[in-house]
Amino acid sequence: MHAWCWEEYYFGWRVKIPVFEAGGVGSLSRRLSVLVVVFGCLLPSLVEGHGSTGHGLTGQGAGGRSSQPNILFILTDDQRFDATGYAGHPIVKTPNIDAIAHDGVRFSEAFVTTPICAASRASILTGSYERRHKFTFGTPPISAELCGESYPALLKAAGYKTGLVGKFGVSVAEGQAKNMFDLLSPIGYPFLKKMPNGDLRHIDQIATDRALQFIEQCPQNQPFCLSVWFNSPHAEDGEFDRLYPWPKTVDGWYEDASIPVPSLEQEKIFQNEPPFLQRAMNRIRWFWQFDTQEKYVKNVRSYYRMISGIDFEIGRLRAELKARHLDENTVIVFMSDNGYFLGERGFSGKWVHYEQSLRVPMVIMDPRLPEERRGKSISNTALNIDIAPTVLELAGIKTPTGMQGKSLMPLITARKPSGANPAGTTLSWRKEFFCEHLLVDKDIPQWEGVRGERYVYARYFGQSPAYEFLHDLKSDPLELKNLVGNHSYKKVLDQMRQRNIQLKRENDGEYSIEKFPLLPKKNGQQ
Ligand SMILES: [Ca+2]
Repeated sequence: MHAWCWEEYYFGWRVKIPVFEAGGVGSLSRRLSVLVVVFGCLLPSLVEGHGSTGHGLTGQGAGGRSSQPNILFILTDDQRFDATGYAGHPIVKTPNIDAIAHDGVRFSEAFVTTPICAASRASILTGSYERRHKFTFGTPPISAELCGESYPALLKAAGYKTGLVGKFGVSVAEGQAKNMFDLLSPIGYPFLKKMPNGDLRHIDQIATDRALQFIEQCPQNQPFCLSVWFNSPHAEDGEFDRLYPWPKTVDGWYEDASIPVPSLEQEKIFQNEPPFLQRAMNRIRWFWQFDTQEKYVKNVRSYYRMISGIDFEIGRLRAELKARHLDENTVIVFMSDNGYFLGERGFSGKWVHYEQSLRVPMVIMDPRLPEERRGKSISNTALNIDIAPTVLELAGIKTPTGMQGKSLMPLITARKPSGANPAGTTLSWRKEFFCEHLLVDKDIPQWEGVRGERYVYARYFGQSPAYEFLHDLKSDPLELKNLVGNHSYKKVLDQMRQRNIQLKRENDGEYSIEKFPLLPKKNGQQ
């Protein structure tokens, strides 16, 4: 099996500062480092613990610019759509995420357009499909042009103090990071780092520590946009004894929870998958994580613990905002970069077109919203490419014309957008969306497709011949039946094929390796 180490991709301009020694149960003997890249005057203030008197007393941006709220964007890694308390999960507890949902709005139908860390994060940054930003594992960095259109770059240019801590997960064209961030502090695996005093500290806790420092050090007269991109609950791949390391804040959680194991039906479902999916990464990872009952229960409990560990850190962030009187002018955005299979279909991971892979949790809390708009669940389809336009609108910045997502603010505020229908009472909003996976990898097949309200179409164009799926969510919400070849659905199939072609045409056209260049292969890398 090839080395699966792409999560460690960073970029050429970094400054590498070894900080911690390896630690943690079952960790490899590799040497660890934390990458801290800081621009402008923030480095001395953070490192030396002095600087401005900090944010704090007014709760507003520069000179009382309350029209520009602070923005705290919390991204989790591989958190599936239903793994929150507010979504009704029977086991995992997320009181702080639930409180954000209670105070804001939740998007019950939120999806990513490409279900993998790297491409989804590039989509989040640039508001663009993978086909436009052309970034995933194994590709050159995100172009300077698109970096310039990313939400951090545009907010920074508009006067925001911008920061990102945690898992960045993308590389950007040389020289662009400084245009995007005042502080970029990526933190890589392992999850447990040995601190100078010998204690082990979880990287989500370390990310929060840095986030709190950032908030503390932001000038009082400047709004901030801080992206806290947690590494959890992504598995620490290769650490088979402890794939999901959790912080000690949640030690013992769910130890007595009954974890329903996947039924034998999952194996029958797996046998119905086409051969190229039966041998794909979803199955390889299933053997890593879920192929025995003992492994399944242990790993699912640990996955849930990691989510509750993030939730604890979110509580720290909110408490800090409140203590500094920033809570009433700080918008909080929460989502995950892709979904996750926990054994369904005999799979683990993401990457494919099925719902568990594409669907994510998403919450937006704008404290300036009137009471009657809070605590709502919005069922319009929201996408990862909508985040950048939403953040730009919050900051009062015009969305670049090439950006493909749409601001979610009309849904959140229930105001009439420019696309309102003639009656002016119903919001015009997408009923379907284009989705894709363009990574070149021998274990992850390429595909493109359309997910509509009722029908899901996917075309695995890397297969020869191309292999298609058609699902009817109304009669088959679990997507267990492939209706391609079912004569009754021939018309629907033709329509979905046409929509796929049309949406593809609207979104940068046909895929080709010429339009989507790869980096030269390294030894052992596919
Ligand atoms: Ca991910």
